[in-house]
Amino acid sequence: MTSAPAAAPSAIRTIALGGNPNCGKTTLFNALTGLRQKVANYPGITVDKKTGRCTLPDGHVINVLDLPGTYSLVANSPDEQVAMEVLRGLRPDTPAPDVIVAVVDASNLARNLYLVSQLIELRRPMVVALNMSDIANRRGQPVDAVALARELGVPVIPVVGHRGDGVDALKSALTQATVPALPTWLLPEAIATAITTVGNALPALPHAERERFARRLLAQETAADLAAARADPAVAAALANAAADPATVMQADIEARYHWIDAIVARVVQPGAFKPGTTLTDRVDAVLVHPVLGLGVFGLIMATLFVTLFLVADPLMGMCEAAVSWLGELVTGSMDGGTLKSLLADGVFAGVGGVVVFVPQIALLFLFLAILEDSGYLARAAFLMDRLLSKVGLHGRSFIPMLSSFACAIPGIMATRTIESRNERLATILVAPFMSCSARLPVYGLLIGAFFGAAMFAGTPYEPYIWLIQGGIMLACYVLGILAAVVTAYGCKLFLGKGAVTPFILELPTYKLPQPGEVVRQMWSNTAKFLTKAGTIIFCLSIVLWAMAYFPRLPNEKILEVTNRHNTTPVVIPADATPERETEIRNARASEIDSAVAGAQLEYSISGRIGHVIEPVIAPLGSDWKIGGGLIAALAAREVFVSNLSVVYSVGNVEDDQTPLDEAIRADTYDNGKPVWTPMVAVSLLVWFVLAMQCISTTAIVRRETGGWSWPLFQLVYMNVVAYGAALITFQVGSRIFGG
Ligand SMILES: Nc1nc2c(ncn2[C@@H]2O[C@H](COP(=O)(O)OP(=O)(O)OP(=O)(O)O)[C@@H](O)[C@H]2O)c(=O)[nH]1
Ligand SMILES: [Mg+2]
Repeated sequence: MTSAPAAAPSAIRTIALGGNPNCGKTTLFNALTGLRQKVANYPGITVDKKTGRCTLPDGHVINVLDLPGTYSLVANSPDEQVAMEVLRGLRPDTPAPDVIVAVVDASNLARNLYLVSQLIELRRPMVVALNMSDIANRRGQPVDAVALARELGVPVIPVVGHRGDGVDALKSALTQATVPALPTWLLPEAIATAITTVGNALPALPHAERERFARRLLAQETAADLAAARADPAVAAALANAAADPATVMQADIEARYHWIDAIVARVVQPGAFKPGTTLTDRVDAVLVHPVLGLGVFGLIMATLFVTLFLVADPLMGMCEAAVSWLGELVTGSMDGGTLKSLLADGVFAGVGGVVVFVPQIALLFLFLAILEDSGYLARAAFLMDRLLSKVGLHGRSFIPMLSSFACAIPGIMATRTIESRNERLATILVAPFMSCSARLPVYGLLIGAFFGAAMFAGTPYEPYIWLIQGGIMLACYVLGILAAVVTAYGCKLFLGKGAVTPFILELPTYKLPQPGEVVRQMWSNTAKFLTKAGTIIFCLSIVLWAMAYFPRLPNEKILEVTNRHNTTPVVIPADATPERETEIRNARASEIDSAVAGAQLEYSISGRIGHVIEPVIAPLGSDWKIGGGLIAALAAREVFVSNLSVVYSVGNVEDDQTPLDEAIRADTYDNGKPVWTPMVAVSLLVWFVLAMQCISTTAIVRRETGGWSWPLFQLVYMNVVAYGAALITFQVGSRIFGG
């Protein structure tokens, strides 16, 4: 086969990695650029193009584009659209790649070559990266790279992406990239004639291109590069004249390509000892994708996750708490009271520390997700969920966006780009924030820990099962979010209509032992995001919240007034009291006055005033003005609720020692001595936090992905109304049944 000359090294500025979903493009991208883009054993992880830089052996620096995976250059979903447009050079924001690196999964050669058959037609210099060659070899079906290079007329480099094997050879091969020879497709005569007819109406194109353009026009492809031709009346007339059914043309085209592929595969793959159906993956899948057993295993995995969150994270969180308070003491311990000390101790350390202590839980959640993702299990879970999801108007492809939303709704909403149907995509975007994201975890952790933990069950027969109860309530929070999503999605199906039904075709990837490096990296990068947020946004907000709880200061006459109010009766010292007992009694009165003054100060502050303004709205939820202030603050970001309570209770706490927040809220009482917080208040707050939309960044992303303000605003109002209603019912009904 003849091929065009190699590209001159200096001519290469940009290369693009194109290939099927999950064939290892991002793994190679990371190996080439040293970047750390997300990799997982699930098709459809990359949903946008990413750029990095790579130095070639000759010192030349080039741009590398990672692309979403696609099975064909006829794009259906928004992410495939990006890949298709970049590879075809149709995007104004991205230069057409000088070299296409076709990443091919050697263990799935035939299917991967289908895309290659289309990439060949782009007439650009190309190199094939034969990835996953380790799996192909292990299966006893090695691909002969030299033979494949001969067949395609381009360099073919065997690589093992995650180990970095062959990456240097791939870099060197870039300068040898060649424009592959065009195969001749074997098409039925009627279609070949139609192609010639339409091709003749395209005299402006070089001869070699006409046939390809004609075929795509006949198949009614919608890509932008065809627009001009389609608008041409002569072409339109030829298309009408040819009278070929687009589906038939497409079918013939696919068959012709597979004919070509089968011939190549026969020449480059030695039929080895491999027998389909006997791999470990298949045997494991017999259980994991079983309609009944599979769901059972799925439930078990999820339950284990939540129980572990408490069982394992609890001691670690205790250590975090001790570390934060040690550090706080170290910094502020030697300071005399006053504004600066309060700012540091009650603002910064309480506010940021209150959130940071939840890092172990968050890290564990991400560790679990990373292992599930990298092993390939999630693709099975998606497959299991498809039937359930399609009943409510979602799609099997909605599963991963929804699952990603357990970490954060933002990547979850981005991941909806893999969904072809607009209505299904919109429904998924609308319900994704109902999934409990990691920002809710500190709130859940605080409330569940404070009201369903040792303090409540110590000494009861339930004591040995505390972790089970806590895990169960946590799981219930997640399930409530899922139920809300399901009901909402069903509503969308009724109102938006089902739209075009697109089948869920998901390739189940081979199970892989999760790469420890990758898993740790992913856990760390997500935890680091949380920590960064704590160190920046939460830090700043904590200072603002502190100032709002600290200022304005209570005037002296008010302090006097409060003191007097609590000093109306003389301190009674029994005649027989020892001197120690007498001091004790006098101190008790002094501390009663102190906390009354601190309470009055808090009510006098900006935060207290705002809290009182909204009190009528939240009182029916069982919440007082301090909680109300937290709810307002949490509209910016959910975990700020915890920071705000930490700040408010630290400012309002006269004791110098740092009482843990959970103890402080349990001890808080109204003037009449009734506790402010009860388990029912906690449950009602949990319901609110599960269902409410309190995240500015998510709203911004929904605006971007839906292209307007109407959907994000609808979502904001809808979720908060639902959340308020549900929290109200929970508290009103719950407190009647179980008491306050
Ligand atoms: N055994 C083996 N696994 C690999 C190899 N290359 C990548 N992987 C694994 O394959 C999985 C998919 O890799 P990704 O790089 O995310 O694939 P992708 O092509 O970017 O996928 P999408 O972005 O979803 O299209 C990950 O679990 C990788 O660790 C390889 O050469 N051999
Ligand atoms: Mg990728």
